[in-house]
Amino acid sequence: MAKLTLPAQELMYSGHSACPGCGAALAMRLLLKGLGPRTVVSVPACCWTVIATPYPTTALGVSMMDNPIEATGASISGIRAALDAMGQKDVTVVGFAGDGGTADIGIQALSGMLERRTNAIYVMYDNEAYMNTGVQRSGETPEGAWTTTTPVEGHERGKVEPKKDMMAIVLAHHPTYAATLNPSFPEDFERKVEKAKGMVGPRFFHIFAPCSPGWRFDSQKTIAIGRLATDTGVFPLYEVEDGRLHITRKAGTLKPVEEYIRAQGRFRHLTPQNIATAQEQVHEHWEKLLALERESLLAAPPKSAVTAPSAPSA
Ligand SMILES: Cc1ncc(C[n+]2csc(CCOP(=O)(O)OP(=O)(O)O)c2C)c(N)n1
Ligand code: SF4
Ligand SMILES: [Mg+2]
Repeated sequence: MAKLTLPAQELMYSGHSACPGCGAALAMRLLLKGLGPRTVVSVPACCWTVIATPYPTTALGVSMMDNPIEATGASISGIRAALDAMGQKDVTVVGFAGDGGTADIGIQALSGMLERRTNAIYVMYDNEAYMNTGVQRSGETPEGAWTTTTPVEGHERGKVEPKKDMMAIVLAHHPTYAATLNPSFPEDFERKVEKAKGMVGPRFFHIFAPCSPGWRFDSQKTIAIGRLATDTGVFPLYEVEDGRLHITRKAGTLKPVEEYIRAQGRFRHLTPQNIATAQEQVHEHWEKLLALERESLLAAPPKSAVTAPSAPSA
């Protein structure tokens, strides 16, 4: 078994108020290990504002700004501009937002930040629902999942719409770097963080963040659920740079999606037919990623017309 080689420094401390086994807490811990103390984190309303700052304490060893749920993209653009004006270009600026605050309520500010090419890292930690307010469905909740607003009673069978493809939306903005990360694979996670830290421009992380109370599994199983998500193909690990996609974990044959589904109470009501459909969808997405990787099908960032040699002079 390979030896773990994670940075020893800890910038997230004990005494925080996350639930036991919180995938989002682990995501922040691993992220800050890789980014180091010269980091500023901007967090909107979400579980993480509660995890980090039970007044009057803080669980973070870096500066943190608390911003409105819709504003993370704008917030990190402003922090970046202020730090640059003060000559502090070596500070890494991070937006750390939930799936609701990213894919739904904050998507306009995220798009603006990517389009302005803000030199910062935007993280969407994805626990697939609005957890802090009581497990309401978000655009990132997967099809079929129980939430308090997609109940399973009478003729209602959980969420009927598919999960929003945030990586595709982000990639349409041609970021400097975009990657999917999973705390259950800490070395792959850390390699991507360290790689992104050394880059300039807009960078995006989609981090898988299992949530024991919201997904209804035993809190000791967080790492196992995360491993199943990637090894079944439900949450593939990949990165995109200069329009080139690279899958960073290919562990032979994918496991059956049923193993991932049956491990969580939020999918308890799904029928064998529902599971067969989910398997087909996962297979289709995996094949698409393989084709994107093999044939370099993603568009490279467009060349600037303004700086092109053929541009007419004014
Ligand atoms: C404009 C606005 N609408 C609603 C809320 C209430 N609110 C606070 S936290 C939260 C949940 C956010 O969900 P997500 O971004 O997925 O983060 P999680 O709680 O799952 O960590 C909501 C809806 C708010 N603070 N501001
Ligand atoms: S509700 Fe879920 S995401 Fe929020 S602190 Fe608890 S485990 Fe973490
Ligand atoms: Mg959420």
